[in-house]
Amino acid sequence: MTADPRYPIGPMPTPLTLTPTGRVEALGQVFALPADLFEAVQGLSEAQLATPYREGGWTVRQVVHHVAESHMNAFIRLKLALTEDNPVVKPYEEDRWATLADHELVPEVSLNLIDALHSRLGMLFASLDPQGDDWARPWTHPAQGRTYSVDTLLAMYAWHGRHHVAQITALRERMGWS
Ligand code: NI
Repeated sequence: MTADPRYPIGPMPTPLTLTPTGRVEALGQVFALPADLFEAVQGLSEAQLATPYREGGWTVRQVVHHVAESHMNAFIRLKLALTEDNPVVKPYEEDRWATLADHELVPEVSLNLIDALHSRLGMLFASLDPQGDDWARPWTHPAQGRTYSVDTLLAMYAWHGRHHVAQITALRERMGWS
């Protein structure tokens, strides 16, 4: 745990490789995210949804829409990694994405999207042979100049979902909204 409100569950862990047990745990987190995120925002008012989760940070609503966008990219990256030889994925400007008009939509739109998306994302990960080579399939992030594996992709996004849920639940606690 850390006092930095940006990282309520701590920074993304390194190295991002999973043991077989860790993989099962991460997969469970992928399947749990839609319900966890729904619960994190449940009952919040318009004003509460428009509150930044930290000073100068995204609003609760933007955090929810960001998770949908980030995990749509994760889904595409996974499909690319499973079907191409070390594909170079497309980075995107997440802070600019968060300023576009669709971030004003009610969070339910993205909660539903994430629910459907994680059914597919989780099913795809779950379909991979635990002892198979697919977990080592590489993909490259050009902005970071690094090559990762499918295993790392699961670790990254299992963490990423929990990271943003915790930003919202930590805000609720600080504000006494629960
Ligand atoms: Ni994020």
